[in-house]
Amino acid sequence: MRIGTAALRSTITISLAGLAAALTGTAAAAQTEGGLPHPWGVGLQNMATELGRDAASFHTYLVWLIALISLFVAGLLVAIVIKFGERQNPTPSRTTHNTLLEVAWTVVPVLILVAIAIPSFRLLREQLVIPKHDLVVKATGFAWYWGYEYPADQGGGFKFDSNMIEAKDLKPGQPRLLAVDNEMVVPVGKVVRMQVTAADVLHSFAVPAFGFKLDAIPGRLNEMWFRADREGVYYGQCSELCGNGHPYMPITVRVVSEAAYTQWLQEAKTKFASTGAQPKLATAQ
Ligand SMILES: [Cu+2]
Repeated sequence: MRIGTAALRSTITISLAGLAAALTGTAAAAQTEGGLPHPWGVGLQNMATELGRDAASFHTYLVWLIALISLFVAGLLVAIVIKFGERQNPTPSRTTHNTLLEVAWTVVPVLILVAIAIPSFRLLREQLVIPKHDLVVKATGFAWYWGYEYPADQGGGFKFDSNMIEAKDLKPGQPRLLAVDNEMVVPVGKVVRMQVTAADVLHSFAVPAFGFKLDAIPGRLNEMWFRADREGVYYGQCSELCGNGHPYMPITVRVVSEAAYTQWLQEAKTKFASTGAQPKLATAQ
């Protein structure tokens, strides 16, 4: 089902763009495999990071656990209605205590909570204990766009703003409400230490295919990390209701090879220096 849809989507993308000859198989796959929602999609996006896959499997585990508990409780209710209704059971028992039952209905929920807590804390630790990073990117939420900063000691030394592309200006292949003018670019297979803050109101930096979501809070620097394990374009959105521009501040992360990243860094240094775009970080205070 998933493979079928992916194949269909890549066929549509290629024929629409008319780029079948230009695109290699892998490039086409990377584009369509990439993180963005698709019509009639069910479930989470194809994860492009280990953290994302771990979060997704924890999600699946919880869904099964919840389903079993719900079925059990529903089953009990049905059994009680049938077995202990007035007609079947005209003289109700006056039993008020059953030690074994009381111990069981205390201990079993505790065990269930422990079974949730252990993988939950393991995942949280995995997300928040940042391994040795290869680069740092700082994202700042503004009303209503994102700003990115690549520190000088990481080969960067520039900042830029990333605004949504209006529907009328979209090029083929650019998704509506998700594509931006200046993309955040990171190398594939590298640990990216992501710092997230906000300049004005609460925002949230979220890229579903990375299993990444982190609150952007004015005056506070939150950190998390990701390591994208395949190239492609991954889309996200601000995930905190931040005002009337909330749906119009998307996130585009382009994951490229290390060589392409080095080249982008060089170009970006010139591009974002020449625009003279002053960072608006100062307005945070
Ligand atoms: Cu926002």
